[in-house]
Amino acid sequence: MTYQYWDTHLETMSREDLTACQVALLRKTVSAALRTPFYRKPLAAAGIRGEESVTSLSDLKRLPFTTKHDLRSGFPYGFLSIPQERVVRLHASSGTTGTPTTIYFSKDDITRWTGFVARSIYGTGCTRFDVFQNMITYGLFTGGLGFHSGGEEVGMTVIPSGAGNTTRQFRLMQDFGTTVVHATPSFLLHLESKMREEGVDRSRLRLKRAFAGAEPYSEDTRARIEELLGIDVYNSYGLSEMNGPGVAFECQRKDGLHLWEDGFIPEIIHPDTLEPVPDGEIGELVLTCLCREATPILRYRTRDLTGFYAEPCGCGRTHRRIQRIKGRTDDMLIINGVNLFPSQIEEVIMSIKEVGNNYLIVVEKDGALDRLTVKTEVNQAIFRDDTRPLNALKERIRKTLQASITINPKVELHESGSLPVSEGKATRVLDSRAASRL
Ligand code: DLL
Repeated sequence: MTYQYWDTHLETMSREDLTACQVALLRKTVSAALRTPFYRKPLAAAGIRGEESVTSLSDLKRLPFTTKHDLRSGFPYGFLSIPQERVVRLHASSGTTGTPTTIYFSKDDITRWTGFVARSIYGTGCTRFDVFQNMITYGLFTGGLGFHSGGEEVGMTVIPSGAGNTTRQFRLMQDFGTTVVHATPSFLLHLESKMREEGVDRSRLRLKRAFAGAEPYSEDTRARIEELLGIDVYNSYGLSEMNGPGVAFECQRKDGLHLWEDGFIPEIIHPDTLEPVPDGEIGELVLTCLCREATPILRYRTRDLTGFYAEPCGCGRTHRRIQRIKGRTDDMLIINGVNLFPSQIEEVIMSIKEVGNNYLIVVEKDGALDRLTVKTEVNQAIFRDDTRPLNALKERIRKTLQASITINPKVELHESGSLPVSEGKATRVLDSRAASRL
């Protein structure tokens, strides 16, 4: 197989050249950080006075970590390093869980970000002959405009359809011969259910590929979407603090996500000791943004759990790969003392073919104990007068889950389309225990 590179030089650089590039960019980033109200003091305390204080990557350890809390405390301008008249755009988190975090971009920052998204898209085999329907939220969320600009940069015909409204999405796909879509994995699953419901003829669509990200999903979910829609699905990782999408992306081998090391310095650390974990082991991803002058961010603790691949990729790119995100440090549920990530449940249920495309995890207090309920949709055909097949399936799901997560869950089966669907990131867990403790 031949692999196409957007920029052969940058994507296949030797480790030595990549390191030299990172050091040069880190020096610039540190200079920019020294111009922000937030970093001035901690950098001075670490003896960092200017870019001359950084001479190798080992200097990274001298830089402070940055947390979401820091970003919030710096709202609105604590992390801004250029005059407002040079800022051409801002993006912000929704702020539903507190003060929003805001990231500012200069014109050059937008150009660099667009370059990383274009590189990612092109690496999956897309070209200007593709028609790209961007089925994700536009606005302050970075997924819409980020992919929009990247798609245009590749030269694809971009349809800015935004999220939601499946009927209109099908219409657009049919009218314009969409070949590539971008959405959250949960929306792709929902789209497929709706397609069957509305009797959309799959063979009349030209769809070949999808980019799916912005929320965690398992390998089984990917396989399911690929099989149901008959397309290739590529995992796309990013976060607003590091521009948005275009941080790490799968190539055509679909075996780990290349993290673009000429734009970001990745570290994977143990969340308690803060020490690096060996390749292959899971830890918290920490990222330093090397490609943004307006809002430099150093050693950002993403809370995302992943590990590095030890081996280089067969596609020839030299940028290190990370594993599919396993969850977030703040996602972990403790149920009657047992630690559990929602992704462990998804992995099990999505591998059971009778299970439909949507599910919900509910955790409640039951007296002194915690109770876990897994609600899954199942295909319509099973809801008949005879309840035996339904009960047998319920029992099979329960047993399979229990064997894997060591917790005995209650399982509820629901008709297809009856569990709530969100247009943006899916809400997979409802945990009412915190409220009941108040
Ligand atoms: O979700 C940016 C994005 C847009 C990425 C479109 C990919 C596609 P935030 O809203 O700041 O930004 O959320 C970032 O979402 O820290 C992860 O916890 C999660 N996340 C993003 N991509 C993936 C992925 C955008 N592929 C947070 N797998 C991150 C798992 C993901 N989790």
